[in-house]
Amino acid sequence: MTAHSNTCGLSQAQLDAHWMPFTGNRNFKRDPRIIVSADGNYYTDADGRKVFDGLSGLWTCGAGHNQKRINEAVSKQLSLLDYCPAFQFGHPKSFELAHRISELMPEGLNRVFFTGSGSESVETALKIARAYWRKQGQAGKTRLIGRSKGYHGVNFGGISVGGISPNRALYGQGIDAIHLPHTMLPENTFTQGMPETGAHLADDLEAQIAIHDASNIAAVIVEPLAGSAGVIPPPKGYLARLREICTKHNILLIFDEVITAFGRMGSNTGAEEFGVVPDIMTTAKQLTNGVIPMGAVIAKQEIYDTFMAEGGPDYMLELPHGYTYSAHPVACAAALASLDVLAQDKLVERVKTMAPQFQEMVHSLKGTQYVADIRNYGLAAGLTIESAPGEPALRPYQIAMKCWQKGFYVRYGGDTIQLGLPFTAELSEIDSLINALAESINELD
Ligand code: PXG
Ligand code: PLP
Repeated sequence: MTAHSNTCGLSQAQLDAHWMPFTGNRNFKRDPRIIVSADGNYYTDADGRKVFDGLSGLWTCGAGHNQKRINEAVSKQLSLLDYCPAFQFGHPKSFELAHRISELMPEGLNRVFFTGSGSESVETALKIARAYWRKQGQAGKTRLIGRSKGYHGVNFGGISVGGISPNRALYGQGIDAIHLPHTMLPENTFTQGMPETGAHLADDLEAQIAIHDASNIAAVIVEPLAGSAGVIPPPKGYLARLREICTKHNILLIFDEVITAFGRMGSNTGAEEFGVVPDIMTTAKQLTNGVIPMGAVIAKQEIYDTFMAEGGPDYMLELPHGYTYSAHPVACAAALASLDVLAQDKLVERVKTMAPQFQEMVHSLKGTQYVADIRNYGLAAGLTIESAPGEPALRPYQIAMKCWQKGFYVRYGGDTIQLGLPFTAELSEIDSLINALAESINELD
């Protein structure tokens, strides 16, 4: 059995045994890209090469890798309380963390339900929305509305409201869901930050309500800034219009902030940055700086109060829902330390200060061959790459692999390249990343 030179001596059998997520397994296992360590804004691969982390892990590690304050908190928690039954018992840190999270939320969002990931946060939010209307005596309000190009994780609810077709096509029937149009208008290509036009696209919600009737609709779920589809900032006024229509028709508005919460937009949340408050918010990723899996769903107090008021005798469950790993003590310790690091190092403010410079640098790629659009907000950016004949996903893959060879990790998906810089990135590092990206694109046939 031959081992690849750069795989730490892993055998083909070992490589084959792991069915990797969202990965071209055959391609990867022919020429593996194995990462062995990370520190600050850099990975080290199995060949000992340093690679700049241009997506902060998977939008997770904004505070950089190997953060001592987080490591120490995790280590301390492991020897104090490694696990605590999540159902009917509690440990101090989950309450501390819930309160801490609520302080970072817009006014009114202050009841926190813990999960193990973004996908679990989404399922939780959708279930809370349906159950809320049932508790309100409006059992007909079950229909869910998502948006084209939306990404809401990979579980059945999430792929049903999601709008990325390859993520659904293989899996048959999902949950009944309607989709609003996405907001990527041709006239908005190469817009820096939020596009001026597109708020009118929210009016499609009125059209859907006219067809289905608000008495059948539980919730609308959108990412305030669509991440996975290639970083699509909301058009000015769009989210406010969605909020207005939801309020008018008594429909819950859910913001999926798995990527946008805890700093990426230059504010604590996308809701704060874009000035629109949802009824429920889903989060994960940056909550623990990616160190331990964890998600959180934050609901308006009125929603929580409805469950309490309609909960029956108080030894009964108000919400029959939860995960073995909900509020895991080690995850809570990681999250508390991670939120401390964001605050102590003023990293959210840093994102806000760096964003205009990053915007200028990333838009300097306009005019490079095949670059059909560039979008950005905070420390996130997406490039649309003109399709190779019949192969829309080929060039982004080729670009990302060339970047990896040059020592830069960027994300590719569909016809896009995505950048999600560490909040700790230096201007010189961003400059090198943009240069490597330009070179990689120029090297394409
Ligand atoms: N909602 C949103 C808005 C997300 O971005 C999820 C839910 C699901 O989270 P989990 O933790 O179950 O993966 C996500 C995750 C990318 C990329 O490259 C994005 C995600 C995950 C992996 C890669 O854009 N988003
Ligand atoms: N499947 C089985 C057989 C289980 O016993 C459980 C949890 O007890 C689950 C799935 C759900 O696992 P989790 O709570 O980690 O989501």
